[in-house]
Amino acid sequence: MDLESIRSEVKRRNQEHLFTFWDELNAEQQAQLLEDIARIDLDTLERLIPTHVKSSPATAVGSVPEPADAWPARPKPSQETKYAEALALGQKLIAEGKVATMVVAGGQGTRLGFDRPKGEFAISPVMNKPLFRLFAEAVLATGERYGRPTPWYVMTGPTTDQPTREYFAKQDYFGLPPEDVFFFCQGVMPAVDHAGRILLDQKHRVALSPNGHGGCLLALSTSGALDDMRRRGIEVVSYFQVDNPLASPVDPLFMGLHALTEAQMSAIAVPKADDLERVGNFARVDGRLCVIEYTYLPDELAHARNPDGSRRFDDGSIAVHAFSRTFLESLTCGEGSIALPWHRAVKKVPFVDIGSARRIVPEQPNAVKLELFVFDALPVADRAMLLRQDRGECFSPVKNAEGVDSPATARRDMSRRAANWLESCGVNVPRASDGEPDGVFEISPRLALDADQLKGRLTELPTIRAGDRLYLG
Ligand code: UD2
Repeated sequence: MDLESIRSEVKRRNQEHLFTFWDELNAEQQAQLLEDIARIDLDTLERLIPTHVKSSPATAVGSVPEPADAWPARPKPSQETKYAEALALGQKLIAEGKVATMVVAGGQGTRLGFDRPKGEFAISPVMNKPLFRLFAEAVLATGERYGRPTPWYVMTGPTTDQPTREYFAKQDYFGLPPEDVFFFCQGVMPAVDHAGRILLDQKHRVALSPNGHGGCLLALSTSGALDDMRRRGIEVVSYFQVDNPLASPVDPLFMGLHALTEAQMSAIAVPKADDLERVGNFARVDGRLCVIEYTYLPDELAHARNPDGSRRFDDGSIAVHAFSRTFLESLTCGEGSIALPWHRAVKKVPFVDIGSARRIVPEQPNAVKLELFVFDALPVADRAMLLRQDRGECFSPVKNAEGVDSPATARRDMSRRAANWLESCGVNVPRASDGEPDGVFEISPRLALDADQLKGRLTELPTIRAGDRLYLG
């Protein structure tokens, strides 16, 4: 589109203030402003302004939610055959190259106070390996274990895209074949004020932010990643988030149960740490599996108890999913739009004040940001599967600089899991009086992806003294 058409399009949407400083900008800045504007889905924004900006969409959970049904972490005797069958099927699908893995790493990591892509954050307890390295080693080890490389789709965001690509290149893709790593960048939405006006971050820059991890569903289609998956014969896509170092990029049992139950989308749940933990809550609403985000779960449901005193809604989401490729295709239908709900968040967003031409860093929330959540695809699926897993095996997110869900708790949990695996192999792990492992332990994904594999790999059992720092790689 030429400049005049863009200007009149923007004017038609009552956003002409974006051009207030046009005449002050140099050619490069003008080009940058036009590029930012071109990235905005003005139709969607215009549709959302009355419902999500000038007012709030209903967040009340429609019908009365019921706790979700789930496959247990450990099969009941009557389920043992089914689990064995699922594991074998998952392994077969991986070995046949029909499984891909995808990580979402487009978020800005603001809470962690780290200004590089979060995947570069050094997290492992002994070797200080960054998150991306840990996952890359797991993907590599999966390929070695099943004799076929698993393609890895890495979703970046506007600020993490370039640095992430450079980082992988600098690290030689951690030993992965570069042609099996596919980067794709998620879309953006502009921050708007309460009147629905798009904010300028600078005179030549729109205040754009990533459109939520649900943006991956759209970006998979627009980037050509879905086409690439089809070409490779991928049938199942394993999804995880970059902020959970215990996440398994490809879990054969999970993949197998997803396929065996003919689910279109699946998820993993763990017991919640407390009633108000900041995780999504699995529930069944109108007969469909869904996630009720912690911010939307009414307090009386968060605190509700079963007759035996256990928590009624105890299935917390660790944001690990499996998708059938055909389901992903049906979600976008290649049309560049997606029928999932948008969520609003009111945030402090620095902006250029149009009247005074000054950049203002607000002290109070002043803007609405709009995001898509990936788990909103669950109730769209006619067949959805939920698997419960042990929390210590698969979930310890790095969200905050300190306290809960911080690097310190993630390192502790990685070390705890390694200690448990070692003990399951017959290694004597010294423990302190509170039961915590006395020492720091790390097992490389290249050595073992789970306790079972470790059993086969430990040719001799290491001797561990209290306080040891042990790395097995
Ligand atoms: C998310 C879930 C929560 C629970 C928890 C598990 C939401 C809204 N809530 O909490 O239900 O499952 O995770 O840890 O999802 N990301 C992108 N692009 C974006 C936004 C996020 O790639 O536009 C990535 C981000 O890099 C990170 C992940 O998504 O890996 C989680 O994002 P978050 O930290 O915003 O989610 P959080 O902590 O609210």
